[in-house]
Amino acid sequence: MPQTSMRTRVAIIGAGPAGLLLGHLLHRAGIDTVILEDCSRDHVEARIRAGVLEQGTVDLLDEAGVGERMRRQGLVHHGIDLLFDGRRHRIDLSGLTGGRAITVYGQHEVVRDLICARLAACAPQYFEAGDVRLHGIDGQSPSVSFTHAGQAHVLHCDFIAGCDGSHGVSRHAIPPSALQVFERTYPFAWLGILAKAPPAANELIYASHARGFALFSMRSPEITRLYLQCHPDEDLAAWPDDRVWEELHARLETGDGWHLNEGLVLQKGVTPMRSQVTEPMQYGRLFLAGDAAHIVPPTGAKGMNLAVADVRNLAHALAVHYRDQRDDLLAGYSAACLGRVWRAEHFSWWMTSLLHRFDDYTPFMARLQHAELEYVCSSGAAARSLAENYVGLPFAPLAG
Ligand code: RFL
Ligand code: PHB
Repeated sequence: MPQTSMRTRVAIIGAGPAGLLLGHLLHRAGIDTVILEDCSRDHVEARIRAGVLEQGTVDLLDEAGVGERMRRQGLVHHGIDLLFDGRRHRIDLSGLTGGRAITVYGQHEVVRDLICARLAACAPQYFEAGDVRLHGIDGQSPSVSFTHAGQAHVLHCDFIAGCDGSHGVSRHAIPPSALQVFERTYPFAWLGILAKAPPAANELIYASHARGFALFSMRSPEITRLYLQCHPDEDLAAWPDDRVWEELHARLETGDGWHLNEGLVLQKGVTPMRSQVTEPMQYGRLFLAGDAAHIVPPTGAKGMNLAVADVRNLAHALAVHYRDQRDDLLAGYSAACLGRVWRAEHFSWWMTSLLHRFDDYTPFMARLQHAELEYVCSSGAAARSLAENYVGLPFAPLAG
């Protein structure tokens, strides 16, 4: 097949939050990019994933000029509830963090806003790009080959940003001997539903229950988002809607008169639970960002927020490279990200350990877990630690 050849400064693989935000920040810095995405635009705009934006993420999207709809439609929450022993305990996020808050706004809405901004800027993005391959990442002239609409292309570039998530190709372009991978797989998963039902509470509820963890969340005043701890290899066919609702009622309701609102189930899926970090987040001219470099279990609501934090560092390092011909920030990119990554890894592991049912726990471990829940809900110091991690630690100042 004949190939067309094109050139850009930064080739971005993946149009998730990491890739799209990087493209947007670089566009604002006057640096041209091409985004290659293997799925269709409809698919990435409809993919239901994260829902909780940290204060820093909200501020960054705002400053970057893509926060208008988020400000209008996002739901600002000042607290969350932890539910155990049949009682709800409110963690006053804002009161414990000097007024910081979270915003509930779907990841797919962020993705839509960023795609719109990219279209308005007439910046190139190829959806349904096939057979994406990285070449020459350890030399001075990397490139990416791909197919699109039956045509083969080669994209020459200065740098490649691997923003292609946990199942992407970028990370696998790095020789395994150059990487260290740290990981943990949990013995459970989440069964998530999206329901056309008004949320019955104003804030999220994280429930620790003898039948397993459950989470009450939302997307809008009309849409409720709910999760149940389940087996990692759960067969969705065994979970008709009635069974899902029955289990949600059992785990989330306490007999105090509060009831979940039921509604049409719009979407149902199983999410595995994994922690993983790849170090370093760079090899030659390839830089990894977001889920391509690290995964957290969703209990801490950190995945998308970490992707945003990575991209903030990467966009700045690339801007300094082109503006001042300085490479020290690019060389320090991985180290600049990994401190925050490991903090979020710890918090996500801790929240997961605090709230889930572990079938292999001895009675001793179960008592320890219960003692920790009691502590978080009775000690101001412990609650503050949860709150500052949940709303997100402030970003480190950008160097140079
Ligand atoms: P993404 O979003 O996976 O985007 C990667 C993109 O790359 C594309 N791709 C390729 N493109 C070209 N060539 C290839 N070979 C490619 N291979 C893959 C993919 O199609 C995709 O479009 O990664 P990114 O941008 O790093 O963003 C990370 C977030 O998506 C992820 O961390 C969050 O969704 C995690 N997460 C949560 N994060 C939060 O911050 N707050 C939350 O409340 C939260 N809740 C969640 C979550 C993730 C969940 N699931 C489904 C995993 C709840 C759930 C249930
Ligand atoms: C969500 O609304 O999808 C959500 C909220 C909080 C989490 C994870 C997911 O910890």
